[in-house]
Amino acid sequence: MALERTLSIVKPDGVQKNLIGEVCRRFESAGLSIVAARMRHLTLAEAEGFYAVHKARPFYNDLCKYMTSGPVFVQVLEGEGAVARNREIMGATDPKKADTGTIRADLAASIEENVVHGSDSAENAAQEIAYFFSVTELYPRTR
Ligand code: IDP
Ligand code: MG
Repeated sequence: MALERTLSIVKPDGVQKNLIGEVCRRFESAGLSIVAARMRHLTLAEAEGFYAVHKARPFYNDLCKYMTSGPVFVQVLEGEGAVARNREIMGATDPKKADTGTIRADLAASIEENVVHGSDSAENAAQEIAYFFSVTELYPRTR
């Protein structure tokens, strides 16, 4: 497995419920390193740009509105197979379908308000990281 980076977001519901620390703890316990992090309150244009790939989906407008409903905690995770590992730790999109022990099964309220975002491929991870961070803001330590 290769050393990878991926983008993670604690969504507005997760921040509101004081879950930033719990989410970060799960990543770090699983061997992923946080190499960049910041809080942001996204504008509607920023949320729409970030989720542009979902533009045609029926939930797009609601999703963008929800993502701007409060601050989010954006971070870059680094580790072996970080993209897939993060998705495993997050669990399925719908918390009702997510495996027990995953963030979404344990902590999420609904398919929309599901606490975390995670990049779904190495290509998208690179794009999503660049959407929020410049290379000089990343502090790798696993090398
Ligand atoms: P993912 O976050 O597990 O990668 P995606 O299919 O990429 O799931 O969807 C992006 C986000 O859009 C989800 O995390 C969730 O917040 C929201 N979403 C996805 N499917 C639905 C739906 O059927 N109804 C409402 N919101 C949805
Ligand atoms: Mg996705």
